[in-house]
Amino acid sequence: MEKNNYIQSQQVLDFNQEIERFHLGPLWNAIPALMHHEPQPQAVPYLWKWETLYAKLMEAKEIFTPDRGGERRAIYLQNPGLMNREPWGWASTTQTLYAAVQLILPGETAPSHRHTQSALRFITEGEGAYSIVQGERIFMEEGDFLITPQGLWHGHSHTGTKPMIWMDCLDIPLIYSIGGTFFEPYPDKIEAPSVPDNYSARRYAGGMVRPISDRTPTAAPLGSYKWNQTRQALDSLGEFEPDMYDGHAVEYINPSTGSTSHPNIASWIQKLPAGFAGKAHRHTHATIYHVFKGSGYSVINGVKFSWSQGDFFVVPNWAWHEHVNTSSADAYLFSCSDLPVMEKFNLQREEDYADNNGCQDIVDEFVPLLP
Ligand code: 1HN
Repeated sequence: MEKNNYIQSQQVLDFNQEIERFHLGPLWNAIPALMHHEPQPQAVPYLWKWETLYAKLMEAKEIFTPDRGGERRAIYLQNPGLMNREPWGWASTTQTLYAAVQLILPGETAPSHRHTQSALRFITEGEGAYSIVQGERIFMEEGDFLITPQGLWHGHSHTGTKPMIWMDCLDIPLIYSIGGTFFEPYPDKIEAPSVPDNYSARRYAGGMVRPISDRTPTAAPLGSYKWNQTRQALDSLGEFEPDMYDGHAVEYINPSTGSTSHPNIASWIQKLPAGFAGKAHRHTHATIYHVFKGSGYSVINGVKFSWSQGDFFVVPNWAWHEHVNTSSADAYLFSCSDLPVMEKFNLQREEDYADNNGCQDIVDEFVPLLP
């Protein structure tokens, strides 16, 4: 008590203000706000409905083309709790990650470039467009997962007939906050192919066997993870007991190292079998989910977030969460998290929800914004 009174005294308050002009700060003021007992993320749980994203992409189509500068027709998911980051909220969906939906139309080209942020794509709709990554044209189909870890040239072009939409995730806020942003446009509009189409996926068609020339690890030995193969893995895993939190879940890995596909982003896809009701837990990493198929809800810190195909939602760091599949069909959630960052900084922690048979009480329901 006395301590608190002391730091509120006029003498101390005057001093605090006085040193400000020398660009100095009193630790006694900062400590209570900065040193919480446990993580207090500024990012909040949130959900974006597919109807809204789709409607806005359709409007964006009318006002923007990649040819007019600006590189890509992407609309990012700005976490309402991180709006105060200048500029542009640092395009933060979580404290470390950016997620967006991107639309490319037949005949369009999104120019090649490279940057220090790692990028990934999860294909939600359409076919016939390709990403060209380090000279390899990678044609995209629904459910495919594509990677461009930091520093690799990449651009996109659409040679098909129907609009294509995918989810992007990059570690933009993380790299921005540590002052590590480099960005370089390719000298030409788009890179020319230097290897056969779909080269890496064709070289890795066998799954857990690799070409003998690939014994030395590289950043992206496999550029795309085809949905067919991933689905087989999930179905086969589905013959066994599901994980109590995440159902049947797999992680996309770099086949030359066994580590996550990206240095700072872990990507998973999980199948929640029909009727699955997961237990609640929390962990230090924050996660962005995309509902690839199915419908259900997640409870995040006691609030019910109902989701259906195409929606996106955020579980911030250290937030209690559990997933429930309310439908009679399997549900598939694709997700990206900053788990590798937490691991690198020795901050990876996880906790079970002990009360209530491992499930949270629902105290509120989130109302999403519709177009
Ligand atoms: C980028 O390169 C892509 O390649 C998408 O499609 C979003 C956001 C910021 C910086 C680079 C892409 C991006 C990006």
